[in-house]
Amino acid sequence: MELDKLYNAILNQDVEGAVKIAEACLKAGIEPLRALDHASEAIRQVGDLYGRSEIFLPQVVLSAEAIKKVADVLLKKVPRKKRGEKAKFIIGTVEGDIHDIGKSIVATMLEAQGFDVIDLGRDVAAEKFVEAVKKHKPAFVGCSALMTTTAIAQREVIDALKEAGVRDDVKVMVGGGATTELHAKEIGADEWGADAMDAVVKAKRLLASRTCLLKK
Ligand code: B12
Repeated sequence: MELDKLYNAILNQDVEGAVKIAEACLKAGIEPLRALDHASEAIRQVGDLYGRSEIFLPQVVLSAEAIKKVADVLLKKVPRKKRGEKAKFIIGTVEGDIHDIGKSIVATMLEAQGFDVIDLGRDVAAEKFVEAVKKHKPAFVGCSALMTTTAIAQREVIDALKEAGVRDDVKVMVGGGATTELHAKEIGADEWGADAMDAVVKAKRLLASRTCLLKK
């Protein structure tokens, strides 16, 4: 019942209501990730309505604000591992793309699992990814893209890493609404993540495969 209310509050751009319902979900003992799944479904539905011109951008903006605040409330309650992977994971949304809700959820989930996450934010140019790799020497680079027009920028990040001679030092993971597993293969990424849990599982698998260079 609370989950339906959460879904509807986000769909109906009720920012304050959504936050209160998220808090009520936690009080009712609902797992934060389960609640976040429903919230994500709601924002996807918002995207579909926008895609069909049934709602307009200002409404999407408000629903996005609602899910961001809901995610803040819920993600704080995701259980954190005390001893984690300790692998560095650089993540960002690619250049030209300001969508960062999913990327931030992935970053928080990785952190909760003990990864040392460096979040470069959104609209991040390929050179910034390269600079960060040289500076932090991570095990992973993660690129998020939500638009068909920006998914191509994930390839640009991989090309820039190659050009800088650091491509083989990292595992590149890509994700975001505009991407697919096939796209990931085509651009030469090491893995694609469907959602935050999938990202964590696949990052751990890559670490375990020992083909991943662990940099401290
Ligand atoms: C919210 C939203 C916005 C918000 C963004 C707020 C913010 N701070 O992020 C606002 C209102 C600002 C916005 C703006 C725009 N938007 Co918009 N937006 C959306 C919407 C509705 C939801 C996106 C979202 O947050 N999803 C929820 C999260 C949880 O899902 P997710 O991002 O996919 O992330 C999950 C997985 O993909 C994965 N993942 C994500 N990143 C990564 C990274 C890695 C490494 C891994 C492993 C996994 C992974 O894990 C995440 C968690 O489970 C989508 C619709 C949709 N279906 O996606 C449209 C959508 C993406 N937007 C769209 C458009 C067109 C725009 C604008 C151009 C509109 C305009 N005319 O100005 C601008 C973009 C400006 C720009 N340069 O970027 C289109 C894109 C069309 C396309 N295919 O190219 C969409 C699809 C809407 C539509 N149906 O037309 N938008």
